[in-house]
Amino acid sequence: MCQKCDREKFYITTPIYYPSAKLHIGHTYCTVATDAMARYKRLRGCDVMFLTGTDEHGMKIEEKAREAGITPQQFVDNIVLGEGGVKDLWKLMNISYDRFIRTTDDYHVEAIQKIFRKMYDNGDIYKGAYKGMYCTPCESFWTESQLVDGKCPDCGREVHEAEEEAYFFRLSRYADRVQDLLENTDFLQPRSRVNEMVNNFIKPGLEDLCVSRTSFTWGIPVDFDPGHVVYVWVDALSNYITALGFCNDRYHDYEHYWPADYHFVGKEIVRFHTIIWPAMLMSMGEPLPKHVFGHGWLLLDGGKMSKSKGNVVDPYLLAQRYGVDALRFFLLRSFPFGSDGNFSNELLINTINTDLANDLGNLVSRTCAMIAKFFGGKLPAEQAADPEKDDELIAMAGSLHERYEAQMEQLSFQNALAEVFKVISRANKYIDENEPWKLAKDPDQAPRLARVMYNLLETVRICAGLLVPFMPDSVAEIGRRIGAERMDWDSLCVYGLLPADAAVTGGDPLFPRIDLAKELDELEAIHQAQLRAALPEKEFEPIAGDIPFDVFCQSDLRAVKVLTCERVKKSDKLLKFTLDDGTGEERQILSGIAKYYDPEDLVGKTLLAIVNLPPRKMMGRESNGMLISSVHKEKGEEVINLIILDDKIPAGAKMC
Ligand code: ME8
Repeated sequence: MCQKCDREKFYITTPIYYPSAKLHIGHTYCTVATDAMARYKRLRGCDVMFLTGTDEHGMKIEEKAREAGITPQQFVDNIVLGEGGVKDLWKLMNISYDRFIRTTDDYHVEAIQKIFRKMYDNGDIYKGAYKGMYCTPCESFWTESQLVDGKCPDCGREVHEAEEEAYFFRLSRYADRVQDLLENTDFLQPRSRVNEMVNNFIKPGLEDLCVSRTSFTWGIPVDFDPGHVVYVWVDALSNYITALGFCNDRYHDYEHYWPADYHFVGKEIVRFHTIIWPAMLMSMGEPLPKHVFGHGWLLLDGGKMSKSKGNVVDPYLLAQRYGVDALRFFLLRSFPFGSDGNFSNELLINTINTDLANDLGNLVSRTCAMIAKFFGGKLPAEQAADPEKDDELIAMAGSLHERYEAQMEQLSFQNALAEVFKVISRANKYIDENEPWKLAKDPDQAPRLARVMYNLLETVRICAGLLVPFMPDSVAEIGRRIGAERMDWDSLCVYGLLPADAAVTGGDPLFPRIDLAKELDELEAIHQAQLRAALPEKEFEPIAGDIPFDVFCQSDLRAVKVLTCERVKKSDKLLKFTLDDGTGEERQILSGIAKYYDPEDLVGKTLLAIVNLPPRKMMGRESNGMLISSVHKEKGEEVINLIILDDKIPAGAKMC
């Protein structure tokens, strides 16, 4: 609780992202969840600090910049600040972060040097030599026992033996305290992740952690030992406190917001956040974050999305086609936050159609359209309740905030949304039960009709208000259409705050229905086009190994003139040629190039053929030889060109 303003404080963070490539929908998942939580806490009146940012140092970035022929700083600037970069993506996704940290920011660099020295002065950092199995992409050393099938346990890639002079952090010293923290508090959530940490990492013996590198330079130098740069995880994890002003003067709210209420992180980096990070804080004598939540992955075809595997989904494309709110909603509605979820276009479209177009969108548009039609857009104040018909809906909508809150406080976004949609479905059923179109036919029923409409509007107000953390823009639009002046938390806990004579305005469908089959085809076509675009412009077969000269000389290559050329019936591939080969007898050759040429264009041309091959049957016709063509690939497609000779070369001339 803040002493000054009496508001509860809430500090929440996302991981800071590696700007080594453009982000994909999997990265978006955690940030959208964090945003939903931050917005929910703001709705509850809390003093929220929502931090995100980018983790910009390390060997991987140094290598990528080298490949691109630019400096590492230019490289990260492009991905963080450039068009379609990290900041752009968060703007697109309507991410309401309060602060954005870049680990290349001066104040962070200065703070990391102080943090490193602090732990050194406390006797927790010492110099040694590190020998171990190193995974370059993950920038992690592993012990033999941690490897899985000899490969990196995080990413499954090759590791290699490496040794370098390095500083070490006495992680081993904190093993018992960290184990106690994991086992006996609710620090790590979901609880199911505790065993993995304790059994796989702590019980086998927590080894001291190598916290400096000399093998690359793109990092924060250890100020008292130049040549060493600080290991990226020490640099990265500390962002959560340097961004508040710890060990620097850029910000001044460390005392105010720390410890964090939640670090949201993907499951593969739970280890760093629940073992290394608390141990670092213990070493510095600083308070520990209250909770770390390890969420699951969005999977595509059963595997984690990743740029290196090429199976990523582009959030720009999806947001542009379906709207940002629909995409945000889908991510949190479809998968339990703690578990992995299988992403598919079909699931995305079905979720939009079912929940947003059919249930929510339909409820809002039907209600507004009926009020426009029956009452010219404004409800009469004279209304007649019918408790038997109304009470169930009113009770459900009036108490929704309790069930929703219980789920949100447990970070069960999916269940919180399910609660809201139960009420939305109930409201749609209420329309069918009350048959407003029948009431409208009897002028004596106008007060009853008005009350039915009011109940619908009020239910929409409450449901939409609770959806604000998930779909902020759509909710603002719904509020405007139903004339809701209040959608703050207190107002959402009370049924009946909308004035009786509420007025509505119409509008286009909030969530247009999507034709599933057509849309899937279009997405597939876009996907294929993207795959093609990613292919090299032109590809040529590698040059084959040597053959004896006399073997080559055995091929009889002759100039031939095309007398006739026609397509072979029932074949899309074959053209049938009659050729003058200089012998005075016509030669027939079949060639699989129908896709590339119109037969009439070839008549009269001088081509090149091997004429001493044994006859071959193709589609029941005999082919005596082979026309020579070139072959290469363009954007992955095979391209064939016949070798067309100069017309002055006579038919029958031998090539040598
Ligand atoms: O790990 N589904 O950065 P990062 C769900 N810099 N989450 C996914 C995902 C997917 N398919 N793919 C990635 C780092 N993520 C470090 C963090 S924090 C001090 C340093 C999540 O860009 C991943 O689990 O590789 C992680 O939480 C986040 O994206 C950033 O990943």
